Amino acid sequence: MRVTVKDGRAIKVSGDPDHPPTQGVLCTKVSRYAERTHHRDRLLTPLRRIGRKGEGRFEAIGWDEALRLAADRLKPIAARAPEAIVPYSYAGTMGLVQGESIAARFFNALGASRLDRTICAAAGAAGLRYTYGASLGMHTEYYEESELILIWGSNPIASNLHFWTRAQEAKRRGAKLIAIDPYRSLTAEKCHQHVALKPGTDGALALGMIDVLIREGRIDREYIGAHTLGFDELKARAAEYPPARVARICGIEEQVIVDLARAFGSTKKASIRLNYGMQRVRGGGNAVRAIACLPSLTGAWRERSGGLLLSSSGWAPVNSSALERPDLLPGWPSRLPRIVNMNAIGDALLNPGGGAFGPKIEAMIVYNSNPVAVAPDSEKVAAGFAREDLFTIVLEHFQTDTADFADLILPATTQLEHLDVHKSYGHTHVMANLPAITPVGESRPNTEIFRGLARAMGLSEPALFETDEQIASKAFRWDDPALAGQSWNTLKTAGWAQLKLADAPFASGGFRTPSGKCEFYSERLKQEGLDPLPDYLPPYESADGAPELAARYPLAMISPPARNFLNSSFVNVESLRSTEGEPHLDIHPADAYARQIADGEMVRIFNDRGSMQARARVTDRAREGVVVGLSIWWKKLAPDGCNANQVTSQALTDLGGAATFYDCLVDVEPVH
Ligand SMILES: Nc1nc2c(c(=O)[nH]1)N[C@H]1C(S)=C(S)[C@@H](COP(=O)(O)OP(=O)(O)OC[C@H]3O[C@@H](n4cnc5c(=O)[nH]c(N)nc54)[C@H](O)[C@@H]3O)O[C@H]1N2
Ligand SMILES: Nc1nc2c(c(=O)[nH]1)N[C@H]1C(S)=C(S)[C@@H](COP(=O)(O)OP(=O)(O)OC[C@H]3O[C@@H](n4cnc5c(=O)[nH]c(N)nc54)[C@H](O)[C@@H]3O)O[C@H]1N2
Ligand SMILES: [Mo]
Repeated sequence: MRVTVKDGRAIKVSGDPDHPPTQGVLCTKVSRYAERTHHRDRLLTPLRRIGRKGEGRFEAIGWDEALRLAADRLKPIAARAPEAIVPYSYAGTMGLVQGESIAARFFNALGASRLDRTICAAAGAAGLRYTYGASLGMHTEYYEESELILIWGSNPIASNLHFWTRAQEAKRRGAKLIAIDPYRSLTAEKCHQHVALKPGTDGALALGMIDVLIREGRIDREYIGAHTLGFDELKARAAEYPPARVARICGIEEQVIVDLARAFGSTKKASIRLNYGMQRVRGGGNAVRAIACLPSLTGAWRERSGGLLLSSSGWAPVNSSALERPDLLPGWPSRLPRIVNMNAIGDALLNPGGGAFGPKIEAMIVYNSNPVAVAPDSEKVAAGFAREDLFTIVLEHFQTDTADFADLILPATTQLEHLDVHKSYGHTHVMANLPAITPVGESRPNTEIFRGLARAMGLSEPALFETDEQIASKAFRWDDPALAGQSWNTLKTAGWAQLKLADAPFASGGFRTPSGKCEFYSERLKQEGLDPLPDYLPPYESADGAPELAARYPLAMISPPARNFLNSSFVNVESLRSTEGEPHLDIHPADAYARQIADGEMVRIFNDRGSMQARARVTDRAREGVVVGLSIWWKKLAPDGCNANQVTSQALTDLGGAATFYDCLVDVEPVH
């Protein structure tokens, strides 16, 4: 990203035309980053709560007082029951320095609870880990040479523009694009074909395709023999999913499954852009495993334009132990503090403590995240943060829904103001992020805030006081072959570096599993007492998974990203929010008719967990039985102070303990 600065202010951000994966283009929301940075609502000083929790009334205080206040509250807890202190962070910035470096070291040194950071990608990451050995996949650039692209559980026009550019190029060169998505997204409508399956049934679809591919012999026996493990077992499992059965499960035509398999088996230049949309359901991990088997069965990996990409983050040799210093944990490595799953933060905050849970949570330190808006089962999350006996610190740019519940808000810098280092999960470059302007107001980088907290608490471990430059210089294992010839200094000068990787990563095997093969059958899963083969698990909340619930709440709700927001970031940027308009619910005409809902009418979406309002758009973009509420709104900027997470559940996925945002039954009624 290039930043134009005038009189100390960022006036424009633009893409770097020399950067191969992005080619000078920024996505809709990030192109507004200057507007966001200098927004009139930026937090400029530390703030202390003077109102009730959640009310949002604060007064400005100085940094010294803020840090002293924090230390006074945290020190006795740290001395008595350090696990009662819980960090909460995720994707605000995904930088390695302003993410888990000093912050992680601070919590490790205290012996605070650890956080299982599972809100986004954990099911898919586990699926890939058991199958390929890590989050590895194709280079995004080579999709443009593919002859067939399955865009599976992904809406790249909104969420992955740089891939979409390549897919468009492939289309111009004659490739066929097929979207697999319950919703006719902006992307699905621009593909040659759209397979609108029921949410959470992707595992069945993949097993059905595997069954057809094997029965019709459209597989690469040589590749399978040399580079995969467990073919016979997979064949037997897939035989349980003949197209007729899969058609019933997925709610699609039998012939569609057969044709999809035939198309995928007809060329080695067949690729899959899988994304996280399809793994936010009970069986998400298994579904990723089943889909990940496809290119290994057909030998598509032999071509650089064949294979699959869900995440490329595993290619970057991040030195996480140097960044996070787990060795600072008291009891390392044998006795570690408890780990709290971030998706169940509502229940955790309301837990009275004791038993297997351990100590009651007494302090939360939130940075890079807005849990009151983004975490599932939001009424419980808000009720937890509203506890008068909870001490909450929020490091933020803005007074978000979560910051409203803070005792202390600490103003943080944005990416234009601080130093950082990034890897990517959508391409195979690493990047340096240099400050373009000085911090706005009295804001400080996360690292500087945690250094200050450590000092105020009287901690003396030197690792807590390293500078951002020192941290950046150890963010990667520079001796890894992928970074040959690179150092922090070369990265800083050039801005970015391409990882040195093979063009076709698994053309001759080389998976990072224990066997070195693509593991259709996983011995590790078996040892963990889990199914060693991929299978289809019906969503928790579906007619198959919970018939009684489905009778009461017959509509499946999904809440994927809106184009103009980044999770809950940018929702307060007027130019972007006004483009989104207001919270909408897309509902199929048949479902709307049955409920006497007219297009443009306000509706209430509800289940046993809560309810929210949105304006109905009666449209066949949503398949029958599915309602779609593009997300994630700030609650306080929505008409009724609620967003989609009012109805989502804290249940976890089959693998990885991830969130099940799209495994969610509701009903809808007009608001009169
Ligand atoms: N504009 C924008 N870009 C973003 C984000 C954002 O919030 N806004 N978020 C970023 C982040 S953190 C992430 S993790 C990624 C998110 O990336 P994804 O989670 O992949 O989100 P989308 O690209 O919207 O794709 C999700 C698609 O999956 C569909 N879907 C929902 N359920 C199912 C299902 O059961 N099966 C199938 N096959 N499809 C399903 C949805 O209808 C939607 O069209 O995007 C990143 N990019
Ligand atoms: N219903 C529903 N819920 C979802 C999803 C969905 O599709 N549907 N998607 C899920 C996914 S994929 C994800 S990744 C999560 C994301 O959830 P979060 O990780 O909470 O992401 P954001 O909502 O963008 O909130 C990040 C906050 O960090 C702040 N921030 C940004 N940079 C910095 C910084 O440098 N320092 C500090 N201190 N703060 C900073 C921003 O101002 C913002 O308020 O949401 C999940 N929630
Ligand atoms: Mo995410």
